[in-house]
Amino acid sequence: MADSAAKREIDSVGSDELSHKVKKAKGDSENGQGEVGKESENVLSGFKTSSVLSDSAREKNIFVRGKLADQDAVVILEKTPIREDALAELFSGSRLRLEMRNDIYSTYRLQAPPHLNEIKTTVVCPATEKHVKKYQRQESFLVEETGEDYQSITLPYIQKQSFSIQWVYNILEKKAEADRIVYEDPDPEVGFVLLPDFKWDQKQVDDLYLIAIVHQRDIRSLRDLTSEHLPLLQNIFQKGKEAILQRYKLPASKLRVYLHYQPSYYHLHVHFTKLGYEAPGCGVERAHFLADVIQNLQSDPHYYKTRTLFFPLRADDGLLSKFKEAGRL
Ligand code: M7G
Repeated sequence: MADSAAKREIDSVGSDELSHKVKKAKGDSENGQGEVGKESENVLSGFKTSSVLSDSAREKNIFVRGKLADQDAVVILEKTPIREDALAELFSGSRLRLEMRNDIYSTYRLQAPPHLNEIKTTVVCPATEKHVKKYQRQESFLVEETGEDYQSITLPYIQKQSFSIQWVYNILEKKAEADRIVYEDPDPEVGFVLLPDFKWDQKQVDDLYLIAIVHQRDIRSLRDLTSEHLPLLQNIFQKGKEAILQRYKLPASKLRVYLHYQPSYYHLHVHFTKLGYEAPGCGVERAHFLADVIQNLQSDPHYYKTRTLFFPLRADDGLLSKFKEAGRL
């Protein structure tokens, strides 16, 4: 138990590699493989908070901006769900403080053993201004993008502005998260790597979240897909579902399989989440069912080149300004 608790902490904090990275300048290290599984030094002990980007009492998380060894950083803290298999230990091994008692009702503060009271922690360091914006709570606006808008507004913008996808290449090249891979088809054309999304702590299937990252490196998003990519998409759909059934015992009827448009990272990937889990970004304004994408490309090979697509953009997203400048909003 202690081992797996430590593993979870190190997985989410990002391993010893992080402290190494923090001390070094940005871009110094491209390799994400650290000593996963061992207890990490507390790289957050010197974290200096500058502002809270957003928080949610309901989701029990907080997104904090600050400095880590003089570098900009974003830290995400999130309380994890209470697992059924931990209940016996939670009841027997905790301390209870009575808060109030009234008739048949009583409330307590329960102090659980530390390993049952972990906080999933994600660190982005060095964080760019774009990361800060991504995690800041903001009003958003729905944008209508024609095929021409994509060519004249969106594509030039993402070519200049998008997030680094080094983390994706680290996964594909087994330089990071290699021990987390659930399934891989190594074929360069139709192959992909399936692994847990870093939002998922893998402790319970209720909030299952995996991503399939394609081996092909020149497909940015939904907009680049044509009927030529059908074998790739069908392969991901079929083998991804099979791998999840085998590993997690979840049948296809329990899965929501989709792509984001716009994505944050412009290297084609597919999201696999458990049906019923309200994963961030699974709403109709951003998620496109993989099954629909396949059917649309079967009926029109250039469907995603020509269709008008809708998506939300945050108030201070540079792409939103470009749409405004072009008089498209
Ligand atoms: P997206 O649709 O490009 O953007 O999805 P979103 O983050 O706005 O949803 C990228 C997915 O990759 C998200 O679900 C992220 O949580 C996940 N992700 C991002 N990073 C940097 C990592 C990482 O380093 N490792 C893993 N396993 N997942 C990541």
